Amino acid sequence: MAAPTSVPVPLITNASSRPGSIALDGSWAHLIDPYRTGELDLWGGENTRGWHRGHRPRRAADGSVLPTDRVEYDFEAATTLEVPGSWVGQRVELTHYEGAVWYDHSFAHEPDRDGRAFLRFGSVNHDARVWCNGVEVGRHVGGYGPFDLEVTEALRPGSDQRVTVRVEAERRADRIPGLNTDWANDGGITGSVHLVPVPTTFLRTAWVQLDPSGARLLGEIVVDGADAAGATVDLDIGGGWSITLEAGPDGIARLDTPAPADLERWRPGAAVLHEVTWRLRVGDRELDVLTDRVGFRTVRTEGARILVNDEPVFLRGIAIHADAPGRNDRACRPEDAATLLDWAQSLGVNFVRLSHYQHPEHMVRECDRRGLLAWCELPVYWGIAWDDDAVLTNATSQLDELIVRDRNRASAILWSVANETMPDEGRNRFLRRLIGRARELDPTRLVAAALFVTPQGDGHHLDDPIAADLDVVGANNYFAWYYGDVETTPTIGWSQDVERPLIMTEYGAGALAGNHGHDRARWTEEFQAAVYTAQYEMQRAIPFLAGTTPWILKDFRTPKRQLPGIQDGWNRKGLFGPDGEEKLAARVVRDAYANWPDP
Ligand code: GCB
Repeated sequence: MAAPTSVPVPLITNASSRPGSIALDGSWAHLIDPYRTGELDLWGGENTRGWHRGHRPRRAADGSVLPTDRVEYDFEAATTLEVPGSWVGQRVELTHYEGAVWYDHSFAHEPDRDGRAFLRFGSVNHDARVWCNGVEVGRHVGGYGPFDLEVTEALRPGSDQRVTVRVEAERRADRIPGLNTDWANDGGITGSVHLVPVPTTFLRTAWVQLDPSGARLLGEIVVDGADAAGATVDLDIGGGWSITLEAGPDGIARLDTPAPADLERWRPGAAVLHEVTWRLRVGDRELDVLTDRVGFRTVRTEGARILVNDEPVFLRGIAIHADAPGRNDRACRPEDAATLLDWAQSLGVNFVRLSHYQHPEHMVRECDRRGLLAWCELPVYWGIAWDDDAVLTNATSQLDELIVRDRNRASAILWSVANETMPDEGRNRFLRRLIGRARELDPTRLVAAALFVTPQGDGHHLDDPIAADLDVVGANNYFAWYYGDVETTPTIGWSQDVERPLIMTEYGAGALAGNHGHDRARWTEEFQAAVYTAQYEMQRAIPFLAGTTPWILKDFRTPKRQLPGIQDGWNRKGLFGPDGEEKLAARVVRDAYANWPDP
């Protein structure tokens, strides 16, 4: 097995739980800026007196603005937006807004002059430029992944600190995702923000996992700072097992050692999380301590089966969008994740497809705690500028962020590099680069993609050439909804060019919760239930089927869907309505899962 590669992504493992880490969530001042006045001068160059300076109009004692004052913005007088949260649901005027918004937040913090500090953003959709006390500290492009920016030099002595972020959420052909998606483009600071103080030399990134055979323990530690080269790291995974590693001249220590024989495994439905500790030492001095709760399990394929801890498992799943239950927002709060997973588990699932992008870190951690297996996905979706190298670079860094953030999660068993992309040379090259990168960063998990199904008469043959590059193939089929009918769906036979485990990653039908009628009337709960019954008859006969995830857990917001009285801006394929109203099809899924034989 190839040794795991070093991680160029400067991502701090378990950032929000580091000792001394401060949540900056709450109310942030905001100003909308559709013309980019805060950033650009009249000719489109950089505005040197931009809004990051945080000026405000100077006033006389009577409150009137002085005649020589020319400032035309004021964060202190501005209204606020909640962080984390998308702006779309917080101000009616911002419902479909995709331009720039400035966020500004002041907080008290006395920096430790002997340490360093970073800002961790859980996610910002889509392009974030960040200043700390008026000093630009970095930029990040990509609406779902986490990023860290160092603010050591920008923090002020004394306790008054200020963070300013220019967020811009344009949909563009040269972004990931591209112009067209079937979900809401939730602009804003959508993930939690933390200030993370760390020692000058610290444990930046660390992971530990079993290799697919279970025989070896693999991992890597990135030490960052002046004392990194040659530093010592004591790794303790609990149960009396520990090892001491030494960082090389690059500050990286690699782990590849026989796994302890009695390591208690994390299993689907029976989560066992170990308290893992990494201690960083230089000589006798302990510089830093990192802890995380980590589960150990193996995952691999054998023919068309998926094996977890060497046992074949059928993935009884459900696809989930990060769409907040009962709120016009992205599901950005821990309680959103808990509600969505409660609904999912009421169906009897052991698996969730976290579509179509990186879900918040707490979602994957919640899967870990509940013993749910997870498919983790990149927003490489529909039309992408396959031949644009800058787009590939961005997709790769989004993949890096996803893998580096979640590599310690036992629940995450599959990295999915794309959803419904059309095979051609450019696309195949692009996806192969991502697939290769995923394998390079993580030799312990499976790589997948959800593929587009074009109807082919009474049989369906999977012939996408990318399948040969994947460990597991996903197929999105809409028999009986976008094509075909309920009567013939059960008779459709499936075949494939190369033997791979297949997960039916999408299927379903739209139904407005509470809309009842006969079972061939579109948009009724009865019709949706009939489509599911027909789908399961078809799916049960596929010999290489290893899992199934209906589309989708709950109705989700999408400006694409505008059938008045039925859709009104919602994709209605949920098994539950926006507030958790259970539809008839949920029962069909529950019954199917209760009786689905294990492979
Ligand atoms: C798909 C897409 C998904 C859509 C779904 C639909 O194939 O992967 O993002 O929301 O179909 O409802 O049409």
